[in-house]
Amino acid sequence: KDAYENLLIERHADGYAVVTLNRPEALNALNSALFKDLAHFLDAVEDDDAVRCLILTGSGDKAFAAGADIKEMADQTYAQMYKANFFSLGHDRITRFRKPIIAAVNGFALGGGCELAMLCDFIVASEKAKFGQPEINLGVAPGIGGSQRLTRLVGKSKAMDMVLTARMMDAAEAERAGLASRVFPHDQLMDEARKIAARIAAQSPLAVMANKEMVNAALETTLTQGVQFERRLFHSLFAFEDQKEGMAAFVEKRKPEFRGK
Ligand code: CO8
Repeated sequence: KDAYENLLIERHADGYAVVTLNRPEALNALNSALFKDLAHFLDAVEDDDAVRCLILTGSGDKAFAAGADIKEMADQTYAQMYKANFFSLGHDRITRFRKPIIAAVNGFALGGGCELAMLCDFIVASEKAKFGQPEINLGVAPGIGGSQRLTRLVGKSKAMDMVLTARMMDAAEAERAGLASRVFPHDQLMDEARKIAARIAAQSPLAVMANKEMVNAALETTLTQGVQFERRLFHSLFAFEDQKEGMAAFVEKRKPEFRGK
C-alpha cells in the first residue's frame, strides 16, 4: 500500500495525506510513470474516508516540479503522443478528484509543474517559489492546461507575458496576481500547509465537496447558471445530518462533530 516509484505518501491521523513528487535528481520532472502513480493514488483515496484532503509538494529543497520530463518527450513522435493522449491521464484524473488538493509549492513550478500546481484547488507558496511557463524556450507551448488556467487565474496580460517571454514569477508576484493564495517563509511552508489541510479535514466532508464543486463551477458556467447551481447545491446540503449538527453546535455553543452523513 502506498508504495510508488515516483511519489512518497504520508497519511496523517488528522485526516489528510501529504503526496510528495519524488524525482529529486530531475527536480521532480513529471513523466508518464509519475502521472500513472498519481492517478493510481487518487483512485485509492477517492473512497477512503480517512483521507479528506491532500497536500501535493515536491521533494528536495529546490523544486515543486521543473516541468514535464524533457528527456522523455524529446524524441516522441506525433503519432505516439496522439495515441497515448499524452498526459491526459493525470490531468483528467486530477480534475475528477472530489476532495481538496492543496499545492504546497516549495521551489520551481515550471511548465507542467506550474500546470500541475494550478490543477490543484489552491496554491500556497514558499518565499522561494518560482512559477513559469517556459515551454516557448523549447519551441513548444503549455500542454497540460497552462494557457487556459493561468489566463483565468492571473488575467490575459500577465499570462501572455509569462508564456511569450518565459519569465518566472516570484512568490510575492504570484500572490499579488492571484496565482498563490498565501506565501509563507520557506521553512514554515509544510507546517502551514498541514494546518490548513487539518482544518479542512475537520469539516463536514460532504460540505467540503460541495464547496469545491461550486467554486469550480464558476470557471465553467455563466454567472446566472453558476448562482442557480450554487443555490440548488446549498438547498441539497439540508439533506445531510452534518448540516443539522453544524447549526445545532453553533446554537449550543459547542464544537460540531461532523460524521459525513
Ligand atoms: N525534464 C527533465 N529533466 C529536468 C527537467 C525537466 N523539465 N528540469 C530539470 N531537469 C534535470 C536536469 O536535466 C538536471 O539533470 P542532470 O543533473 O542529469 O543534468 C537536473 O534536473 C538538475 O537541473 P539543473 O542542473 O538544470 O538545475 P539548475 O538549478 O541549474 O536549473 C532550472 C534549474 C532553471 C529549473 C532548470 O533545470 C530548467 O530550466 N529546467 C527546465 C524547465 C522547463 O523548461 N520546464 C518546462 C518543460 S516542458 C513542459 O513542462 C511541457 C508541459 C506540457 C506537456 C504536455 C504534453 C501533452
